[in-house]
Amino acid sequence: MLKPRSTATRELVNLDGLWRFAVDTAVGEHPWTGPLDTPLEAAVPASYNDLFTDSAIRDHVGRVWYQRSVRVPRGWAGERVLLRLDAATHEGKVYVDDTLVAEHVGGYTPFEADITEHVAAGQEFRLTIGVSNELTNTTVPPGTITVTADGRRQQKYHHDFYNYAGLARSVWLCSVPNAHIEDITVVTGLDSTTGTVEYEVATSAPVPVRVRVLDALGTEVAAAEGASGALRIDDVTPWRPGAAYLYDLVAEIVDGGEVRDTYAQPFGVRTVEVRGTQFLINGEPFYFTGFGKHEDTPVRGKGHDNAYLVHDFQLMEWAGANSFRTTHYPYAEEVLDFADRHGIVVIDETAAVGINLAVEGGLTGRPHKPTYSKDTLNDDTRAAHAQAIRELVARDKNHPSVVMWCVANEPSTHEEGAREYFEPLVELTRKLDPTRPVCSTASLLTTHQNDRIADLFDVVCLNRYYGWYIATGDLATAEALMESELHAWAGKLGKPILMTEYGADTQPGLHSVWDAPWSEEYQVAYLEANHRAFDRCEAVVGEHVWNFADFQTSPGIHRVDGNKKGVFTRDRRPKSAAHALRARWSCLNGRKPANNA
Ligand code: BDP
Repeated sequence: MLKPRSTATRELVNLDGLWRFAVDTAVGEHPWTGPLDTPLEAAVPASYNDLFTDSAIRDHVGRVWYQRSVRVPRGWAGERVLLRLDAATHEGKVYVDDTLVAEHVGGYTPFEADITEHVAAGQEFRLTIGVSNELTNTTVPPGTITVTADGRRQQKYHHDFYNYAGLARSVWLCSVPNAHIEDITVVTGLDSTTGTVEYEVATSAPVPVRVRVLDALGTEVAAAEGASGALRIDDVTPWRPGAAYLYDLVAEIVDGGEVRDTYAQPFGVRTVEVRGTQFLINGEPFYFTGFGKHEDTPVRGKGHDNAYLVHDFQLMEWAGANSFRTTHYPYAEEVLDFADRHGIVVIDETAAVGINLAVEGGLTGRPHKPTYSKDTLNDDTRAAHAQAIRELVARDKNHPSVVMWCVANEPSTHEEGAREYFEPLVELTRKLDPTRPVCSTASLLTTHQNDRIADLFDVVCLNRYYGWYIATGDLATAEALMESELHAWAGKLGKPILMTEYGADTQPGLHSVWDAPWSEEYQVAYLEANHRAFDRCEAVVGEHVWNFADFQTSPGIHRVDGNKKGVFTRDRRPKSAAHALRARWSCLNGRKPANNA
């Protein structure tokens, strides 16, 4: 699905702003059939949870309603009119006046509806969107809903970050011509100094298509006729980490000598490959430095915000980070566009966090039901997971910044059924995109002895908390455990190892001369101990600290106002660890640190 863009043949109206808002217990049975009777207004884009002071809204389990009126521009007569939601978390139903025009499950990928037949140019319509925050055993991420003795519904889930919901990304009204471009796929390669570009343009009707490649200055460097084909760019400027370069593939529908539709798809020419224990970008070994993150800020929750986008990238660059993982769901498309333009490498993750009934709120180990069974996570869960993969790849396939797909975070890998669950999903991912490596991250419960699925993936991705959840306060033991586990995995699979999570909760301003967990000094020492272990293992190809910033979590006794493993606070102030990482990472430039053991 193409990102909405204004072009010579397409127009856009952004519908962000204040919408009427109500939870479904406060309005009638069919609230879309008339104006929402509510005193509340909610900001779009923003999660609704932290906007209001009423805990009944914050804790509501079920549907909420957003409504506004929209005028179709009068110049759109004869055009097709699309409504596009960048996301509705976790499920959305869209009504134009009294008519249901779209339904979508999955909270972090876009969907659209062609509403041409329901609206008229120059006229207003009532747009109502119902959004549900419910997580069940057949959603990704999964969850369960329980009912208390006094009848209140409660949502439980297997991840620690707070279940923010609502319209956290933009909503658009778009015009497209009748015969229009529906999708573009670009796959690039490097043949010495020449860039190869395979392209495919999908159209709504069988119409003649031509494409042109423009360089960053807008000069045409290649062209072809036809909806699919291959192009060559001589003296190509590749897209490199830290040195982004983007071309545009301009696709046009040309009929009777007239351009009926045009769309410019940015792309970068680069290759990605896993060879032996190396991760290669453009044929050169790449060492990842960076973070697992969250879309999480005060008041907005998971609401996309361009100020935080710019600032977060500034802080990552300042710290010497060259990459991040979109933990634990696909991020707003603006984030990936920004990464494309600024040469930051991305591991793109689905919303499949918590495919693991042994994990509750990020903590592990209690007795639990089997993860994979008819009554727990089952074929329907896997179907939802497959759909999440399809939608992620469809949305993000053209981003040069995206170098690997992460199909799940910390699934259960040792239980019966794990392989049966994951094998088809990995096959599907590879079929959808044969060009990018595929991974899944392994929790502490996955060991090199009990794991049943790591061989399906290209890179061994480890989330490890030696010195925090294990060997708390004992960094010598932590370092030894970390190192011996790394060598065990390297010996078993001979694949690159990426440290996709390691971190320690830290209360900003707490200081100690001892190895005192929660102090800023401990977070620094924790990272240093882990780094020494990583540097002694040849197969380690990178390190992503958990987490970039402190973030909000579900209520519980293990977190005080959120997860405090941030290297920055929730309002983006550096803890001591940020300076320590900057000292280590700034001089690496994508190269593996020396083993100074
Ligand atoms: C890991 C999870 C991550 C949690 C983290 C933690 O992948 O989402 O936030 O633990 O406990 O297991 O801090």
